[in-house]
Amino acid sequence: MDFPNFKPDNKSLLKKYLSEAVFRKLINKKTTLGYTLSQAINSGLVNHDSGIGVYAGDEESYDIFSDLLDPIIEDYHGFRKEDNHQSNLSLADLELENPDAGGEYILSTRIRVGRNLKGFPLGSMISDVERKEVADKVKNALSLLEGDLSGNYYSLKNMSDTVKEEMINDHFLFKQGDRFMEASGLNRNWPEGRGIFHNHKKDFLVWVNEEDQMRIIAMQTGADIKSVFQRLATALEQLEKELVFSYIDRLGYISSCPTNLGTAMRASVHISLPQLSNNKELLEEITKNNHLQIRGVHGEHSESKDAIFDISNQRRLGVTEVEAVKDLYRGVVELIRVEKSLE
Ligand code: ADP
Ligand code: CIR
Repeated sequence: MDFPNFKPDNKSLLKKYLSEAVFRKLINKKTTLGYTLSQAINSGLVNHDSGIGVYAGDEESYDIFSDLLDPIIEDYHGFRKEDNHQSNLSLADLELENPDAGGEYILSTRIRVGRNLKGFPLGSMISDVERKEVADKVKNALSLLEGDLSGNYYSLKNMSDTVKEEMINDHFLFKQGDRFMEASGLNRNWPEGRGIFHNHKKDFLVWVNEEDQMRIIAMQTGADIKSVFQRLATALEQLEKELVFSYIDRLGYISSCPTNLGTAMRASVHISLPQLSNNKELLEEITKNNHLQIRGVHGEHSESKDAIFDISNQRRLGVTEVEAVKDLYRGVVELIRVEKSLE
């Protein structure tokens, strides 16, 4: 493979950090399980509009390809090579109020974490047999959840198109055919081994074998961030009794995409900001200063609609879970203050 020719308008972190020297140093390296640089960067080469452009194939990818991945990680999370990750899911440390007690701006709140199982390759390199093994282990652990968290698993293969569409439109289920994941190998043998678990109220959900082996999600209407966080923390405590997650001291929870390392947590609100939607520069300035990311109302790579934005913490590594949620809280309070001042 030759050094890739990136288009001039390519804004990916892959292009930014894949120098010819790094390329030459890494092109013949492989992880013990056999993941190569060309697999790691294929998504970014195929998709010129990638923001990041790389996926890991296993835990060891973050070590073997560190000359490329460490600068990407530092750029995205502000986490340096010498830093160490710390976890804190203690509700007692999350002192915050409802940022929109009057229910004027925030439609819903969602917090998800990504998890992968220790001892298995990540999704871009896992075999069909191993993927099924992961699904079976996860299904078993989910079947043991207690109280309000208990629910059922629905395999994607057995789901009708109508139900699938409804679940996607309602923001519960992952989208189909993501081209970024496709190019990384994450969609191989779709829909085998993929599915969704949810409780009766659909305020606790788990995606199985999408970009990560598990996306564990708590969500509800309104802005009661603490309740959402508490439900997620309780679920994680119960699941950790049954499952061993892939975690390394320096980088925290291991994920397919380097943007999801550490806490692997994305805490988001759907928020209505009609004034700020007419002043995108100010909206972007406030979100940037508060370490927040803006997505569209149907998630990543979607457009916002009717002045409703998906606002979430950008940093997931080098901050604790409590701090990641506080990033969201502080930013949202500021957004609402400014939105009100413009009314
Ligand atoms: P992820 O959250 O796993 O990074 P996406 O950005 O694709 O992935 O979002 C997944 C789904 O979750 C999308 O349908 C998105 O609209 C929905 N979602 C995200 N945040 C919220 C929220 N606060 N309220 C309701 N739905 C949400
Ligand atoms: C990109 O590079 O734009 C895609 N691979 C998505 C990157 C971030 N997505 C994510 O963490 N889910």
